[in-house]
Amino acid sequence: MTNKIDQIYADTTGRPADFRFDDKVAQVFADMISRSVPGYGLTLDMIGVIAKHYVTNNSHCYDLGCSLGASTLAIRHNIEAVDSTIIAVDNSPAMIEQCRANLESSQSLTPVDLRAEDILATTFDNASLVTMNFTLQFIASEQRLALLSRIADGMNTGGALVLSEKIALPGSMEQALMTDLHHDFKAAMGYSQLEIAQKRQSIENVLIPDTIESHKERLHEAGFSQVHVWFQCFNFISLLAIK
Ligand code: GEK
Repeated sequence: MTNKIDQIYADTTGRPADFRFDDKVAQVFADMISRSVPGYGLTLDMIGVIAKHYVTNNSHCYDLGCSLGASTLAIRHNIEAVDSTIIAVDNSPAMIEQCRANLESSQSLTPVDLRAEDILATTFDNASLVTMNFTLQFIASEQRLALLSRIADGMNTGGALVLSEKIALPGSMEQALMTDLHHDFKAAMGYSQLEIAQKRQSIENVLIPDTIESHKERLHEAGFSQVHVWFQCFNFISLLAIK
């Protein structure tokens, strides 16, 4: 995977434009996400563990918002089931192009069907595993329940959804504390205060976080029988929801 250093917000050219998953972002994305999301590497490792546990023979796995294919590869390298297929979906052409190259350089018997499409248009069937590793947060709030309901409908009983998200905290003090700690994490990862402030402005209308409670309620309403928080670091979580 290419791993150029993310310096997108390093200059001081006024208010930054709204964040987009364009070619400039795709080129630095591996560096950007690992220095911006505390625990991102752990989510990939555990997606591998969860894939090994939940993927069944002759079933489908969906990686929604696959970006450069990091979660897809974690699934692909850990599946023990036979005759399963991974369907990896992203609507950013720049991400898909680099993802295709990353998949081509990985050896595996498990085929990947890489689709350049909006996940709102994806149809789901025979799924034993679905991952949305930091993707639902970019879907319009009013479309989240319908999407999760369609995912649940297309899953086999006992199948697993891994849903990782940046979250909102219910109280303003808690929200301020976790936001500060997240920004301290980014500073510790080498981002300047200017880069942190510019990225925050650029992403605020694009990434809409929900609270843990609203995620849990919505997942139950969508048709999942169990919902567990398996990971939290500051204002980032990952949930395991079982159909
Ligand atoms: C990883 N899961 O490395 N349809 C398809 N793709 C979308 C849509 C949509 N409607 N909206 C956003 N995306 C990855 C990281 S990044 C997370 C996921 C982040 C895509 C978008 O193009 C981007 O590639 C991805 O979702 C979100 O494990 O940047 O924080």
